[in-house]
Amino acid sequence: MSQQRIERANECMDRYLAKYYHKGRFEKADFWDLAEIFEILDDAYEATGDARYASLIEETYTAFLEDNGKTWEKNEFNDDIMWAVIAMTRAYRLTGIRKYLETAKENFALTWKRAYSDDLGGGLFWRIENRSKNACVNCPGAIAACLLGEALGEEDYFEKARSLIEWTVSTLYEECGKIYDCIGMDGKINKWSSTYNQGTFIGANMLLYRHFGDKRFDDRARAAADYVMNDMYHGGVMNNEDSGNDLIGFKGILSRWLSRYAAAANRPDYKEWLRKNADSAYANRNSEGLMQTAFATKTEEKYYDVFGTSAAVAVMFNCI
Ligand code: 7K2
Repeated sequence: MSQQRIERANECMDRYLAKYYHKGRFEKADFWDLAEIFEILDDAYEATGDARYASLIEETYTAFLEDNGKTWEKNEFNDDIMWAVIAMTRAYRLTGIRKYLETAKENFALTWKRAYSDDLGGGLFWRIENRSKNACVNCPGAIAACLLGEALGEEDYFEKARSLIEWTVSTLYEECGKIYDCIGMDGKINKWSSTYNQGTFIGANMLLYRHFGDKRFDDRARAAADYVMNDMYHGGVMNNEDSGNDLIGFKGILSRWLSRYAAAANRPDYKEWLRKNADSAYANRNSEGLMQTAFATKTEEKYYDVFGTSAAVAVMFNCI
């Protein structure tokens, strides 16, 4: 069964690459799309160990630096940089190639320096104007810090990660496991919850639990996982987040952290739910083998954005 899932995931990746990939670059992908597509290459390499994915990671890394430079301070979105830091730290951990880690470390440091403040009790600002603090930078920032902490063996990263998550819990979290989107400098909270924030909150708490062994982290990861599976989707197929340029890629991020948490916490039901989603997306693929982001809806014969069709590919690899 799992061999069959690997084959199917590889097939979906092949079709995806055939459509969008040209020598290290993905058609029309901007910085954060690319960071997340990079993570899907990490997912694929992690799940299969196939050396082909290590080559794709290397090519994509090289093109990414050619296009964006070695340091990314020109990007005004602090979250974007954290996503790319995660992608490259993971690539280092999978391949042992040191330059990925050096790049991640340097960009984490410059982002932390410009984004962290005590305003609103702590946490990272979303963008350089310092107007709001969002889950989408604080949870990925915590994941980036934990992964760097593990890779470098430096405790300070874990302290940073813990402070981001404690701040997130006191500001953007409901006991039931719901993560809010953001808080403005005026104190107004946007209570919308989305799969990517649920996912990175799960991932960050899982990694903090692994390091500190404090059960509260595990309890929160579980609450957030239960909330997204049971309250947001009632155990059914995720068939939304299909508008705009950002939401369309969110479910891939959820699948990554939920699947890892399913393994860490011995909760096969989370993985079963991801499989149900993967199977529905696959059944709805179009003649090019592409799967759009609303997994219970037929994929049409038309041009889809590179980020929108990435989410299902991620789910394929993250449910093996
Ligand atoms: O408002 C933030 C966030 O709180 C919210 O969840 C999402 C919803 O939108 C932005 S984050 C998305 C940005 C990520 N960096 C690249 C930008 O182009 C993108 O808008 O969509």
